[in-house]
Amino acid sequence: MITRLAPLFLLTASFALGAGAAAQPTAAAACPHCQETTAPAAKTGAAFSKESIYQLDARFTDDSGHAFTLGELRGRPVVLTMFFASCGYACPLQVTDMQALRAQLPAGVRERTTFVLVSFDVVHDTSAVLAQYRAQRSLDGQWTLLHGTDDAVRELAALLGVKYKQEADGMFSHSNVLTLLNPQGEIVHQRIGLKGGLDEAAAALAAAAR
Ligand SMILES: [Cu+2]
Repeated sequence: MITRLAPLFLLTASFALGAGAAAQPTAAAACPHCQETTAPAAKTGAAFSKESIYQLDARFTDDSGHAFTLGELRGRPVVLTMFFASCGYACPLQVTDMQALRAQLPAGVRERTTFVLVSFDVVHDTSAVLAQYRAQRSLDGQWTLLHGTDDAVRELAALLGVKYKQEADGMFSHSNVLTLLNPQGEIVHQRIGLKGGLDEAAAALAAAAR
């Protein structure tokens, strides 16, 4: 998938070079939603590395209805999982573990880290449903909840090595992968499965945040 995205990366890189001083990463960080009408390179600053999942230029939508590209997460450590709001078992446990991981982080890392949930359920998990989920789980402003098009979700899942499938009853069977990204959007650690591994994840995130 990274290979397939390479031409896009090159395009962004050449645009960024041409844009010169106008393409400052700090401008996007100040107010990501105020930048929607600017060109992609101006919004995200310099090009992402070949290993960065932020090369994925697909547009998601957050739970307040704003368009969101993953590159907006740049500059902060990220803990990300894919989920769906009506999941009765695995996803709630993942969110609980993300909260536990957050509590385990050194204060300086915890304050900078963004926690991201991206839904598999492109039909039911609208911004309103995600906003409701945020309220139910008491997820504060350090959490970003996203839904997207079928293509965007599939491409992200492929980049993360996450498998999922919708069953006849509308529920999803899915792998449980907690992914940690460094501030450049490169995968530094993944916890596979639902048990343990939080100490390792906290250490990996602290190391990546330096
Ligand atoms: Cu689930």
